[in-house]
Amino acid sequence: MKPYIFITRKLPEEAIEVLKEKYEVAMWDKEDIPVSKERLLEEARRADALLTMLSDPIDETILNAGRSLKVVANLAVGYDNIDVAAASKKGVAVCNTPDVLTDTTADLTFALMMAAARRLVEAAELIKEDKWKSWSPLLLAGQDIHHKTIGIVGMGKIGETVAKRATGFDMNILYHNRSRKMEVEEAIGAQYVSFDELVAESDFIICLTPLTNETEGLFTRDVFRKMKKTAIFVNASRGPVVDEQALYDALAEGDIAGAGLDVFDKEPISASHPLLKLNNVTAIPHIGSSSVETRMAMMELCAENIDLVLSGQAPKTLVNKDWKKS
Ligand code: 8YV
Repeated sequence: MKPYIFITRKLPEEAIEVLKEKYEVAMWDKEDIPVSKERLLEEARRADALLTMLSDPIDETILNAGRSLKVVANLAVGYDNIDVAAASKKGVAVCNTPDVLTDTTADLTFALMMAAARRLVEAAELIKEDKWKSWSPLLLAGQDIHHKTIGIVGMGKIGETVAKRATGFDMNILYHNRSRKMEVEEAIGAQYVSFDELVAESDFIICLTPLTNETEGLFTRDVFRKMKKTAIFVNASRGPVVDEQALYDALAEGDIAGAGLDVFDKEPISASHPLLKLNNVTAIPHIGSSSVETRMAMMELCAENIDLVLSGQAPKTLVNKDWKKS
């Protein structure tokens, strides 16, 4: 019997062709509805591998149900949807998709910052709604980006690549990270500062830190109050790193000037979400890595990792470093 792989969201056939040649592959077939927990549990019971993504939590129950489960490949660099400790306990390899999405996610983060600063979404809507009645000197006047200070919270690979983009705009670059990155300081001229200093000094605060127990709720009302009133906050990591109510209050009451948000506390959000009622919010639906080329590369990397583990080899991008091949 061929090993069985279950894919929790609909992917293009060409992305999984290599798996279909060697394995029995089944895929959730609804575009807009995530797989139910019951179905996932049922699939996990017989699967040798799961290819999953952030819409589908792979918790301890799912992992424990997997009697022959060997690998969970996540279509993302972040893996907060997976109980990695439980996977390790069960000897299940957890894989993610770093590197292949770095440039694309940095591009989007930078674009989101620029869109929020120059009010691009508001501007596009104004025309579409037929509200452009005449030229006026301060029509949708935004904020300059060049020569301003960008503060990057979380100097991983994406942070570093955003910082590189910022050099092209002659920005002053501050960063805060668990550890100093001397190579980034030397190569890009980024300056390491404390979290408090970054918050107080930056014109653009860019959140790129992964969601962990330490970073959950990192951006509180108190933190927003310490930012410049002209500051723009950009979140391209995970929603729960921010206290969303605090962000709303900060934006509504003028603690900060605006926000660019690719991620939210509970996704997807609907049009009735309070943040969407604010003109100074530029919101997009978690599309950081969503270019055709990069999403294909992410899918291929997931497929490759699954194939490696099921062939008794180590995957290319392993999350749980304590995993041992059996
Ligand atoms: C993914 C992301 O698009 O990689 C991540 O961690 O947030 C995005 O690149 C998203 O997680 C889809 O699974």
